[in-house]
Amino acid sequence: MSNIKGIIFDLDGVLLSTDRFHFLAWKKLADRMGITFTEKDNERLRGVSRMESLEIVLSLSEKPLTLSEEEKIALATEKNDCYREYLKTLTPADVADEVRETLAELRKKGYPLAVGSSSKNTRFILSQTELTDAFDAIADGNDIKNSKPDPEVFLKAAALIGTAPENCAVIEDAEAGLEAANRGGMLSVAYASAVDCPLGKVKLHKFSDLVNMF
Ligand code: B16
Ligand code: MG
Repeated sequence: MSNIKGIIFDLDGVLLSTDRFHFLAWKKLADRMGITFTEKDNERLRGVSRMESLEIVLSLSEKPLTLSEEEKIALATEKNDCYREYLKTLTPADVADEVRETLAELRKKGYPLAVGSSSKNTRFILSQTELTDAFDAIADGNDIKNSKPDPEVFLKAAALIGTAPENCAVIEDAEAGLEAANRGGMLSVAYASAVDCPLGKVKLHKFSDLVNMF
């Protein structure tokens, strides 16, 4: 793995987790619409874009729903407004010391580091947790047309750190993200909830193991 020269990190579920906030915000919307939405259902939304997540939530409705594009955008905005209220409660303490120390070590070793996330709230989350300066580049949901499993966000991140895709490793906690990394020609590293996903080329059991992995 000595060909790895740059490292791209997924945000949610890798650098920190806002799963609970996503769940509470989607559940509030689902409750209002009479849709049953469980934590198990929430797991299907991991790494999936906001509008695709909305489609999954709506598909759980027992009564048929016919919604216009405008109505769907309004529902996604309602969920996001609620989610952002939760995000405002994030502080630097929501990022594990192990994560901060590992990022600093990797930088010291000379690896350019990037974030590659589907979330349009990436910059807000990084700012709330004072993690922005740990990275050389950020590519997120605002910068792309196609969400994971399309490799666009990772290709953008690789370009921003000036590293060829085949020389990049991608650390991911979602199947869609691992597929995106593979399709982009990068080394997919499966972590946390995706650690046993067969799409991962390498498993990462402990975040700090990254220091000696490449
Ligand atoms: P937003 P990641 C993803 O972040 C989350 O895993 C996923 O649950 C969420 O729907 C998606 O971001 C979009 O987020 O609504 O904030 O734009 O894992 O790619 O960092
Ligand atoms: Mg993720």
